[in-house]
Amino acid sequence: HTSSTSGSAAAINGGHTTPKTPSQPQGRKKALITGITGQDGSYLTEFLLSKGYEVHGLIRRSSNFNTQRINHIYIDPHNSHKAHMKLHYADLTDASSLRRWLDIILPDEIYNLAAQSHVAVSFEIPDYTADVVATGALRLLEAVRSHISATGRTHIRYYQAGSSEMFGSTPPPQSESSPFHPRSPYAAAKCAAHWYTVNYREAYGIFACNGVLFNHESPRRGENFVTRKITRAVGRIKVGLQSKLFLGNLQASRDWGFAGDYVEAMWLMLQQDKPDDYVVATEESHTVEEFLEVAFGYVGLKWRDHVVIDKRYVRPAEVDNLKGDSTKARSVLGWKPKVGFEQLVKMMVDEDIELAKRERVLVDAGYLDAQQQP
Ligand code: NDP
Ligand code: GDR
Repeated sequence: HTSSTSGSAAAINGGHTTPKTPSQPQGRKKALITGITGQDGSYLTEFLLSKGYEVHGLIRRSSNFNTQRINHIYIDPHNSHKAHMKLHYADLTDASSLRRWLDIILPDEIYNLAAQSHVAVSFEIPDYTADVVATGALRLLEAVRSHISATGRTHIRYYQAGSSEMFGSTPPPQSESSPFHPRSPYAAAKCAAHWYTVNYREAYGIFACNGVLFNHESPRRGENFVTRKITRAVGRIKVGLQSKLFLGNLQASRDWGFAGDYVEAMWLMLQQDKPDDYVVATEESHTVEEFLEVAFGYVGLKWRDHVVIDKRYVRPAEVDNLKGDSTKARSVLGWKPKVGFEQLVKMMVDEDIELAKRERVLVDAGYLDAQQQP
C-alpha cells in the first residue's frame, strides 16, 4: 500500500511529489462500532474481521463485565499482530469521549449501534432513552462533523441503526416511503436520530446512511426481548428448571429475521457510491403466538400448558403489525435474508436447550439455585 504516496509514485510523476490525499484510507480499513457489546455489535465485529477490518469498539463502564458476547473474539492487545479488535471506554452521553476516540482511532467507517434498545423499558426511563438514542446519535454526528472539518478526512462513512418501530401504527407493508408514527419514547427517539442523520447528510455532505431494520434475533439476543425470553423458557422447561412463562400481548405481529444476516446489510449500505436510507426485512410476519407454537412444538411441548398472561408486560401503546417491504435493499444492495422464520426459531431453541442443560448440571451439583441464571 506504500506505492501511491511514497518514492515510487513520485518517480512515475517525473519527480513531482504526489499530493497528500488525507481522505483516502490506506492499509487495513478501520471500523468504529458503538454498541459493540450488544447482539448486533458482536455479529458485525465478526463480519468486519472476516473482511480484514481492524475493529474498534466503544464500551461503557459497567459494574459487571459486559463483554460476554465478544469474549470469544477478544485477543489480548499485548499480542498485537493478532488483536484486530480493540475496545475503548466511552459513552453516547459523553460527547468529549466520542470526539477524542475519533481523533485517536481515525476510523473509515462508523456504525452507531448503541442504544437503550428495549421498547417497554423506554416507557419507564423516557428521558434517559432520548438522551442515548436521539441526542447520543446527534453527539456522534457532531463529533464526526467536527473531526472531518479538523482533519479533512471526508471519506468517513456513518451508519445509523434505525428501527421498524419508527413506523409504529402505520399499516404494513412498510417501506422507505411509509410515514413514521412512533408509539413509544424509544421509537420517537429513533425518529429524531433518523432525521439528524438525514440532516447531517444534507447540510454537511457527510456520507451518512439510515438502516431501517425490522426485528432481528439470534441466540445472542438479550433475554428480555420476547423471542429469546420464549426460547430460554423452552430450554429451561424442557430440562425441568422452570414451569411457567409470563408474557404480555401474544397477538402482535413482527417481521423477524436473523441478526447475522442483517449486519451484512449495514456494511453494504456503506459500500455504495451514494449515501441513502434502506428498509431491511424478511417481508414475512408472524404473531408472538405463532413464535410460541413453533418454539414449544419443536421440542414436543404445548405452550398453552406453560404460558401465563401477565399485564405487567402489556405496553401503554402497542405496535400491532410490522411487515417490511425491502425491495430497495434487495435491488440496490443485492441483499437478501438467508435464514427463514422456522430455521431462526429452531436455531435459538437448540442453543438454549444446550445452555439449560449446562445450568441443570450446575443446579444438580449444588452450585446454582434453579431460579438463578448464570
Ligand atoms: P442491544 O440492546 O443488544 O445492544 C445495545 C448496545 O448499546 C450495547 O452494547 C449497550 O451496552 C450499548 N449501550 C447502551 N447504552 C449506551 C450508552 N449510553 N453509551 C454507549 N453504549 C451504550 O441492541 P441490538 O444489538 O439488538 O441492536 C443494535 C442497535 O440496533 C440498537 O440501536 C437498536 O435500537 C437497533 N435496532 C435493533 C433491532 C433488533 O431487532 N435487534 C431492530 C432495529 C434497530 P451494554 O452491553 O453495556 O448494555
Ligand atoms: P420490539 O421487541 O418491541 O419489537 O423491539 P420485543 O421482543 O420486546 O417485543 C415484541 C412484541 O412482543 C410482545 N410481547 C413481549 N415483549 C417482551 N419484551 N416481553 C414480553 O413478555 C412480551 N409479551 C409480549 C411485545 O408487546 C411486542 O409486541 C425490538 C427491539 O430490538 C428494538 O430495539 C427494535 O428497534 C425493534 O425490535 C425493531
